[in-house]
Amino acid sequence: MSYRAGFIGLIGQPNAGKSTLMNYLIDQKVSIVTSKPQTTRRRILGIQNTDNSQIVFIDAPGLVKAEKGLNAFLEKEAHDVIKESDALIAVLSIDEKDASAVEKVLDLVNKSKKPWMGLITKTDVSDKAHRILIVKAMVEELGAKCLQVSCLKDGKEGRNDILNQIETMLPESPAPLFEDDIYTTENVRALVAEIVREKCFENLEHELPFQLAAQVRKFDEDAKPCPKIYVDVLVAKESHKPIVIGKGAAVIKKIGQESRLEIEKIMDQKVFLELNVIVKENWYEQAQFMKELGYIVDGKK
Ligand SMILES: Nc1nc2c(ncn2[C@@H]2O[C@H](COP(=O)(O)OP(=O)(O)OP(=O)(O)O)[C@@H](O)[C@H]2O)c(=O)[nH]1
Ligand SMILES: [Mg+2]
Repeated sequence: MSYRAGFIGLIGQPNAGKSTLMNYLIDQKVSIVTSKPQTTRRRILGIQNTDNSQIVFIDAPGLVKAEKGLNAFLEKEAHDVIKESDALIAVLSIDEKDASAVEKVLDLVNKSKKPWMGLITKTDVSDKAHRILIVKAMVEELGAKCLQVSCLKDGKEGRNDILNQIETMLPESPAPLFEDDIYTTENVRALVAEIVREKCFENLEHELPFQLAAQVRKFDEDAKPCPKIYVDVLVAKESHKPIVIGKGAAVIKKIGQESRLEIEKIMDQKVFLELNVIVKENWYEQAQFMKELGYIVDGKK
């Protein structure tokens, strides 16, 4: 087989398991995962190399409808990923109650006229197993291949079957698109900010995590005895600040500790991490600032 390489967009409803799937398929944690919908805010690339192919996954935000605010950016980003991918995977969770939500995803990928396949996720959720056949039939009716996976329970074998199927959708390419020894184009700074955001999502409730951002203010790699990282946690309202900090700073301390452990794993060394909660009124309405955070504004980063 000749060498193949290309971009594979992961398209699905919020919380369908797209980020989990990408991490599973590249066997690395690149994209953050939480139990709440709308976790992913901008595209994140994850790269899988074999001898005869390079699959570049694009993890996108889930499909949402919105005219303005942060959700409008998420909507645009998901649609841009469809446009810019060589082929698509419709990520379909059996946890999804609403058949019309599945139809919407299938309709979008089908209309793209690009090669695509269906991938049913969360097959370990046993009381929903009856939906596997229904969703599979919906995909196959459109003439596409449909595989299934539990990213939590299936091991390496399931992974290889899916990767082999994805390879068949890739265009031929004279060479890899990226260096073949990297698994993401994200730099450590960006990964650190995303890890802090993930821990905020996990430790905060209601609308708060959705209106929160994280930004690395200073990254002193050469500090002794270990790198020092300062991250701003940005909240959109004054009233959010005491909630993020918590009584006796308990909440922010927990977020900091959990973040640090994960950052130490990716950097493979001890680090010093300081979090600072900052109020930036309605930051998501400020185009310049959105750009700084890496979110798409008017189609440009
Ligand atoms: N039981 C089970 N849970 C899963 C599986 N895959 C993902 N999840 C869970 O589903 C939730 C959402 O996963 P994500 O990967 O963040 O979903 P996403 O589609 O990226 O979500 P957004 O970025 O918000 O659109 C998390 O709690 C995951 O742990 C799976 O195979 N089985
Ligand atoms: Mg995600």
